Amino acid sequence: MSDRYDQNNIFAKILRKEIPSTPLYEDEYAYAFHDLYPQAPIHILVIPKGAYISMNDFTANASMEEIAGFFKAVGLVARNAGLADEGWRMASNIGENGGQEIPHLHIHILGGKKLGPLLG
Ligand code: D5M
Repeated sequence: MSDRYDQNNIFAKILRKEIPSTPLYEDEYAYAFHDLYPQAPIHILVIPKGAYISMNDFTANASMEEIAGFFKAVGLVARNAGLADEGWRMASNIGENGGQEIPHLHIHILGGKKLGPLLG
């Protein structure tokens, strides 16, 4: 995967409202929406507003304010989805070996059932 951000990736288009998504939460740092192909009863994606490819790019280049704001939003979205008490999983695929398909950083929030082992 190139280390140059692709302004035409699907999540960039979702942020620009060029393609539709189901909005669940938005602030200056983050946008959350339903995953189109849910892998669990609750499957939400949270993406930073900034143009970051993955955790590599984000942790190297985002400001502390952006990083803190983004992860505060991830936790808030999970709580708002009612997952805090029953438990949930967050995951982020990074690059080719990590199985990342869309080159804009995204955190998967998964829950609503007892999830299987992370490494099956
Ligand atoms: O995960 C990419 C995720 O993005 C995957 O779970 C499907 C989801 N997806 C793909 N297109 C859309 C649209 N248009 N809306 C919502 N969700 C979408 P990865 O970690 O890159 O493999």
